Amino acid sequence: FLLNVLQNDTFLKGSVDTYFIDENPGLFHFAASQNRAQKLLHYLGNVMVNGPSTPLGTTLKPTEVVPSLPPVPVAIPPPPALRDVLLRDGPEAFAKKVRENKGLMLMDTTFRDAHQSLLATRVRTYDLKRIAPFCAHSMTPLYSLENWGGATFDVALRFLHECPWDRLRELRKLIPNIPFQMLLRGANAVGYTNYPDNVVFKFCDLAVKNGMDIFRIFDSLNYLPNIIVGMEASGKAGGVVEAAISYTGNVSDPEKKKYNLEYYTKLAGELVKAGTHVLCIKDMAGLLKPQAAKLLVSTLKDKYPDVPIHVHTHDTSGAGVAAMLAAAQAGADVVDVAVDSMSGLTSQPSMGAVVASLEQTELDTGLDLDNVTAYSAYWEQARNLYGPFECTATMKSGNADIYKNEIPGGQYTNLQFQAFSLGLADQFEEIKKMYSVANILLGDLPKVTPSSKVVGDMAQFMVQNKLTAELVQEKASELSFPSSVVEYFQGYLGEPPGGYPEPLRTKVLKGAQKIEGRPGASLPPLDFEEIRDELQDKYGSGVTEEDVMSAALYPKVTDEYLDFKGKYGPVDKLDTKTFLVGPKIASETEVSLEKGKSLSIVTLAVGDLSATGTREVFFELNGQLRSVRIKDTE
Ligand code: 3PY
Ligand code: ZN
Repeated sequence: FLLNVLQNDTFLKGSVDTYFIDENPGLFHFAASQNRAQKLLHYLGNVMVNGPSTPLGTTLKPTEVVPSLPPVPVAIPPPPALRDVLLRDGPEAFAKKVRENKGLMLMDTTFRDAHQSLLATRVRTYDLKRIAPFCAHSMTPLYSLENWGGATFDVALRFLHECPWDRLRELRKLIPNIPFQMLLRGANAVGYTNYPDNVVFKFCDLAVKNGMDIFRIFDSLNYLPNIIVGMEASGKAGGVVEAAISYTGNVSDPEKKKYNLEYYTKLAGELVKAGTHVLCIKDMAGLLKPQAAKLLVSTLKDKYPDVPIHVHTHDTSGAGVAAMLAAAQAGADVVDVAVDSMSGLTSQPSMGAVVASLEQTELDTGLDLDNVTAYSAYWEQARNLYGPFECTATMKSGNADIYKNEIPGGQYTNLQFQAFSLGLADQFEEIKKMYSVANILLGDLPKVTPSSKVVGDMAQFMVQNKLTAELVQEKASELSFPSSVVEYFQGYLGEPPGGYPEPLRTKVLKGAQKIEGRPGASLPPLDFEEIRDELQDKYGSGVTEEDVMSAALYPKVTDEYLDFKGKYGPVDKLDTKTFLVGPKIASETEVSLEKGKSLSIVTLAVGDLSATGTREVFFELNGQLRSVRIKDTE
């Protein structure tokens, strides 16, 4: 404590009053916390007395099973894989190697987009780490494993109370050989709004330092200046730059004029000119029909024969496997799949289906179907731990209506879930229809985070207020639109393809300020030193550069995470069922804190409510009786 005081800037600068200690709780965050176990007991006690610390989406419970692991030859190091080429020869040579590869390569999305789409992004580091050694040994032909970015950053801190940077570093240790891939929302990094450029650059730099390899970079309006910021930032950091075209519409429909082959070819040309190592077609809503995949991939391949093409889709309609096979046959170098038990619906198409379809053909993926099956069996069980977040609570099948409404995978699940939990299942049908009306009103946009939110908010607003497109046009100057819609029209996302619809924009803005050009260009650089000092004042000298970056992106969420960690300790080390719903009376929970240090916690009893509104919860910790007193807030 004294040491902390003596290192505190404010204290050293001189005048401190009697509130000094109250205002500097960080003094009490000791660097080497001796009481991690006691904090975990507090966490468990709190869940037992007051219920889950992370809101559960449905009434489904996590199952009791401990997912069984396929065998791994732990005594030998994992075999070499594509990351070795990247580390040895750099991103250009890596891209060349991918381009020269004869078969089809796969990216596995199980660790990111699959659970973002099916399980509200709730899969924890704990379950990823358990299967990671198997991936390192048995999934080596993969182009990459997508395990970071998109919504995972925010959700890890906000709902899982774990550090996304730790996840990246720990997985890197376990999987040194397969390239890791992340989704970077261009100038929005892993957030929902444009950040100052120095944040995006520093974020990418830290991502590479913590183990990231490949950056898929998109902008929700396909706004080139925003994509370029992400490309420059990830390139400078030493990453593989995989710039993405966000796909919407239907290139195989001659009636659809706005997002046609010419539009995509031109955009791809700009990305190639800007130096992308790999070109991605990002079909976030699963609109790329097999015929369109063939047309688009072969056209881009003809134009840019040296650049590897990587195709991403969602299986919302059920046509995902067919589309990926068509893309592969047309010359795509890499396509995205999720392991069978985490595939389908709004997730990616099935890995096993693609692997089996291409076995013994020229496009063989090199993956062994038996390994895919073993991997899938793990996830089949692990998925059941996340029952409370299952999209299948409401979603029973694929749905080809996405070709009409163009709702991206993750958002489709969210909107359905929201409507069903409000008991408004019929309203979901209405919102889906209104989504396409709202899209046209707003100017016919690519729809992906965050432009998809603008369209979704507008659709909900119209349904709630019983507005038609005509009524919106007519009454826009009197209506009070959702803030995301106003900000879009102000220019906070960047510029939409083909410009803003007028006179709607002017009517919605009602004189509000407009931003011209790239929003990040007018944002002052963020002062990282200042953030670090503030965090250190609150949380002590253990604050890392990564914590500072988390706070730069998500200030409030990061504060809450650090407070939570200070109070409840390393909850990421608890198994998922215990983390979500707490232990059962008389059960034993094993917690491995680090190599050689583990805890055995037997939960004994929850006491009666005291006169002061608390309950005592009794445990046996490594054989010794312990108790914690918890305020009953229920
Ligand atoms: C994200 O931005 O998180 C996405 O998955 C977009 O498709
Ligand atoms: Zn996706």
